[in-house]
Amino acid sequence: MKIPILLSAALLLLLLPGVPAAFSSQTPIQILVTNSVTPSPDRTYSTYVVYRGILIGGMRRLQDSNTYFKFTYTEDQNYGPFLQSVNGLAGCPERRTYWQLLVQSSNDTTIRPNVGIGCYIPNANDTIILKYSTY
Ligand code: B12
Ligand SMILES: *[C@@H]1O[C@H](CO)[C@@H](O)[C@H](O)[C@H]1NC(C)=O
Ligand SMILES: *[C@@H]1O[C@H](CO)[C@@H](O)[C@H](O)[C@H]1NC(C)=O
Repeated sequence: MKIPILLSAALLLLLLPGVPAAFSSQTPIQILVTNSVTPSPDRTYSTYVVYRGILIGGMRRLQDSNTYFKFTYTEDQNYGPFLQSVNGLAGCPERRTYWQLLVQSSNDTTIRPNVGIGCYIPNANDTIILKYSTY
């Protein structure tokens, strides 16, 4: 008795505009690794987060599947994961370098998120820019 009701409810949900996004499990993103301190070639990677998933999840997925992408982070007790190194290059307080997090949306606007990799929730087709920078 209950199964047909559930099935028709699921079908109805699929027909409603906007709702299918909640079922699609992959939000594709690009990750661009760039260096504004020492000239070096940019690298771009593709990965994804799950629906409303956090950036670090997509970064871990990429690290697990691509030997040319590696990152490390430290755990801040207040703000969570702090991105420490990318592809072997680490931020250094003495040299005042760090990995800045920027996000270029598919509409070409670039923002500097006010949260880190453990809190940022990417939008589909975002280019996440990991930019080695000075402060
Ligand atoms: C200085 C500072 C930095 C410096 C820290 C290095 C240094 N030696 O100075 C630098 C420039 C590296 C930095 C970077 C970032 N920061 Co900052 N930073 C600050 C600031 C202005 C002061 C922190 C401080 O010195 N506190 C005093 C000391 C004694 O306390 P502390 O606990 O030891 O401080 C450490 C942590 O704050 C840590 N830290 C600093 N920023 C961040 C961000 C994240 C996500 C994490 C996990 C840790 C962390 O570094 C400090 C020194 O070790 C705060 C704002 C504020 N007024 O508090 C923002 C602040 C902490 N930063 C913030 C953000 C968002 C970032 C970035 C993600 C920005 C970006 N889009 O790139 C990046 C981190 C990227 C990464 N690699 O993961 C947010 C965090 C909010 C949140 N809930 O996540 C804050 C609150 C500012 C804001 N926008 O509201 N930051
Ligand atoms: C671009 O997209 C972002 C995130 O999707 C949005 O916040 C921003 O308002 C958009 N900007 C413009 C100019 O359309
Ligand atoms: C993201 O890009 C894909 C492939 O180009 C496209 O099919 C999809 O509509 C885009 N999604 C958004 C939200 O821009």
